[in-house]
Parts: sequence; C-alpha cells; structure tokens
Amino acid sequence: MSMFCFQCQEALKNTGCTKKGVCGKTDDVANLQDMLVFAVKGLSVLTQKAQQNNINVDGVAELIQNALFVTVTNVNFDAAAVTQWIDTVLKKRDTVKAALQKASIDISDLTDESVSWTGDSSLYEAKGATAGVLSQENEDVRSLRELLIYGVKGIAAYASHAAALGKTSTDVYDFLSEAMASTTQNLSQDEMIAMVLKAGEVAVTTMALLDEANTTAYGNPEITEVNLGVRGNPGILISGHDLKDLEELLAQTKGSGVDVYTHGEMLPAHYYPAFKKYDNFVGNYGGAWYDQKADFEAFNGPILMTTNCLVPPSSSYRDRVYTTGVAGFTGLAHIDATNGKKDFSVVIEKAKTCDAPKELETGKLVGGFAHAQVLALADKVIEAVKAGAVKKFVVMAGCDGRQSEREYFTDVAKALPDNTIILTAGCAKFRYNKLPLGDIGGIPRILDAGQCNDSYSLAVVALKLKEVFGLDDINDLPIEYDIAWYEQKAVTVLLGLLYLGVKGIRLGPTLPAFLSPNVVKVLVENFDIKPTGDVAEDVKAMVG
Ligand code: FSO
Ligand code: SF4
Repeated sequence: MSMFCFQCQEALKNTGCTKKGVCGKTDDVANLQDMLVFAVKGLSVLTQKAQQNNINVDGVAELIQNALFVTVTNVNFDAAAVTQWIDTVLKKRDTVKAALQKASIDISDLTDESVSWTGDSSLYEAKGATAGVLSQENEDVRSLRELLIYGVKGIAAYASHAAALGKTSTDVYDFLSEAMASTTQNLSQDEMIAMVLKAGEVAVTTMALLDEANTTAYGNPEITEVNLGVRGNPGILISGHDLKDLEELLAQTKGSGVDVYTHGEMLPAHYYPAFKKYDNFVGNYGGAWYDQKADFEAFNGPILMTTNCLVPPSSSYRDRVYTTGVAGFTGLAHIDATNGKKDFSVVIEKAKTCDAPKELETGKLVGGFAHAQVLALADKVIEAVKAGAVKKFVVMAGCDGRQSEREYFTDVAKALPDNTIILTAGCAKFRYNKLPLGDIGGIPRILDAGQCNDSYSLAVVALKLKEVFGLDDINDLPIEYDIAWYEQKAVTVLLGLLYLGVKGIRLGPTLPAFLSPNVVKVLVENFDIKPTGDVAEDVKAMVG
C-alpha cells in the first residue's frame, strides 16, 4: 500500500484508494496532503494554547483555512504546490511555538507529534504516509475524527470564499483550530460526537456568512433563464465556485471580443444581478464536473479552474487549462493574485488565438431560486401547498459524480409525481435539471438555489415554511431529503442539516466509506439517516 484515502464517495470499492486515487490523485500527492493535514494539526494545537494565553499570532486562521481547502477532493494535484503549503504551515507553527516560549508559557503538555516533528521537504511524503488516516487504529475513533476533519475541510472552503469577499467570522476561525486540535486529543466518543455536531452548527454559520458575502457583493439571486447555446466569438470557460474570480474575469474581458461561459458549479453565477451587466457573459456550457474531459475538449478555448472539481486534463486540451487560488495541477499554468488582484490577461490572449466553442446544445435553463427569490414567491407557494397542488418538496441537493449508480437520482426525479417540487443546490442538479418536468401553477418543478453552499438557502426556506405553517418541528414539514454526496463540502452541508434537526435523510449513492459500522449506528439511531435504495421504493416512501 502506498497511500490511503477514503474521504470522497468515489473511494475505491467504497473502502479507500490505496495506490492511486480514483480522482487521479497520485500516491505522492495523497501522502503530501496527509502531511499537510498533520502540519495543520500541530499548528492548531499551538494556536489553541496561544489563544488560551491571550497571545495573538496573525494570519493563522486564514492559513489553516486555505491549507485545508487545498486537501479537498479534486482541488490540488500538484506535489510542488502542496509541499510549499506544508513549508508555510510548519513555519507558522514554529512562529507560534516561539511566541509561546518567549512568553514563558509551558508547552510540555503538548505531546502530540504534530507539534514537535521536524524535517525537510524530502521527508514530507514518508511522514504523510505514516501520519495519515490509518495511523489511528481504533476504527470508531478514526471514523469520528475523519468525519470531523472532512466537515472542517468543507467549512474551510466556504469560509475561504467568504473571506475573498471580505467577510470573516471569529467564531468560524476559532473553530477551525479547535476542531483540528481536538483530533489529536484522547476524547471520549460522546465528546467526539459533540465536536462533530458543533461542526454542523459552524457549517450553518459559515454558509450564512458566505450567503451574506455573495448577496452583499452581487445582489440576491433572481429567476434567470441561462442560455445553453454558444456564440461565434472565442470564449473562456470558468469553473469551480469562486465568484470573485468570475467578477475579475468579467471585468477584464469586457469589450475584448472574448465571451465568458460557466461550467459545472459556476452555472448559478448567472442568477446574480451584478453579473448581468456583462454582455459577454453568454451562458453555461456542458454538464457536471465529471463531463469536463468531453466539454473542455469541445470548448476550444481556455478554461479557468477556480476550485474543485478538477479532473486530470487530457493532452488534447491541457495547454488551455489555467488554475488559480488553491486549485493546482502539475504542469498547468497557475495565476496568483498580486496585491489582492488577479491578472487574467494571459488567459484572455490565449482565447483570442482559439476557435469559438463547438455548440453542444441549445435552449435555456431556469434557476435562481435562492431564499430571497423563493420567499418573494412565498404566497404562491403556500397557497399551492394548502390547496394540495404541491404535496411534497424533495430536497435533492449535493453533488454529481461519475458512477452509473447516480442514475438513481435521474430516475427519482422522473418518478416523482406531478404534485412534487424538487429543491436543489450543488452540482447534483445536472442529473435532472434538463428534464422537462414542467411547473405547478407557474412554479417550476425544479427550483435551483445555486451552488452546494446555497443549500443554506434551502434551510432558510424550510425554516420560513415551518414558521408560516406554525409547526414546532422542522420534520413536520412536507419536505423529504434525498441527498447525493461526493466530496467534503457535501459532508459539511450534511452536518449542517443534522444540526438543524433534519431527520430521515436519504444519502447516496453509497454511505461514506469513512463511517464505521458503529458510527453509522449512531447516525441512524439519532438522525434516522438511510442509504438511497430502490428508486420505486424510495419514491413511495417519500411521497406515498
Ligand atoms: Fe460539486 Fe465538485 Fe459544489 Fe463539490 S463541483 S462536487 S460538494 O466540488 O462543491 O457541488
Ligand atoms: Fe480516492 Fe476520493 Fe481520496 Fe481521490 S479523494 S484518493 S477518489 S477517496
């Protein structure tokens, strides 16, 4: 075995990737990412000690946030970049240690190896291989610690997007180091479960923060028809989740004769009023992230990858792929910010040398049903529920993925009766968002709130409906949850839903490999979580 990773839904045989990731992550990068997480733990332990002693060390929380984001599935495949992140984290760890020592604070109780380990970069990979997931032998402790770490990785990703737009939260930042430090401590099972549930609470706070950041910067998403066809100009395809990158790209391409299209999780950017003023912001191109090989090839022009989900690029288009922010892949051009600004001129000049995109489809998609838009339609929605025209809402948020089993979600969408409405967010929608499911009295049967973080919007809508219908329990609402997961942000969203008290969630296409049988038992007993199963049976159970 040269690596071990089981953090995403595509973990080999739903057990773990041991030679190379199904995602394309090589064993050296996997071990370096484990080393990075190990280094973050050491930094977190010392940061907690510094906080307890009122010693302030600048920039720690941002660093933990971004370092964890680097290790999320399909974000960074570049060994050199991950090595640099480890260097930076270890350096910061030693700065915090020095500050504690200078203040004569006793740190002899901080015995975890992550606090004291030293070695140069030639040793990182080997250390990562022994410090990773399997270093914890008790499978329940390992399961609860990894569940927490994956939830925190997703929180870090969302916090990073909010921070890019100037919104940060001390509560969120403090939790990053608290949670990571806790994974080095000998906690009881109940204490570990409490920490996982706290991650759910912080997940909601972070998604709310990001929602505030996005809507303050770009307005409230509104009902929008998104064009699926192409024009004759050369174009740039932007993917990932970072709206700030999109804003900068649109500003820089304005008037250049180069069009901008979205791919995958960037689709919901079209719903924001602020981006509508750009005439060259043409539409969405292609399908979900895993379709990118075919889509990027056909696009003809450059692709800007701002976050996950990046797939190792084929040689036919790799000279056209650019990464930015925490995303990275060995050999691809990377664009960093200088003085807080990114210069995308190299991407724009590349586009000018390329053919226009090949048309894959035509038509339009309707979306933009984030909380403000849905609440603006609240009267209509409530009337439809009271009149029986809408019997159930089915939340089908989350992620898409490569596995054919995910056709389950398409089949569920097709099998749901005409009096149901699908509430979606995240790239899971690509399994059914082009189906002709019609509307109920003018309300479309698929309401897309936005990116995976906009699952927050679905929670806001649920809480509003609970209030309007005068219910005591969120589970008394006519809402079912049939969630698709892939990477760690979906774990974060799931923990957020559990924190809000949602019970009976169906999760698929498989339950996470990192949940031990005993941890699954805890989740079933407390939250009635169940795996997705047979389409007809699940639909019957959800809508009768
Ligand atoms: Fe999807 Fe990828 Fe948004 Fe994820 S594109 S899978 S949960 O990164 O973040 O929904
Ligand atoms: Fe395997 Fe997923 Fe880990 Fe990639 S992220 S190595 S596919 S478990």
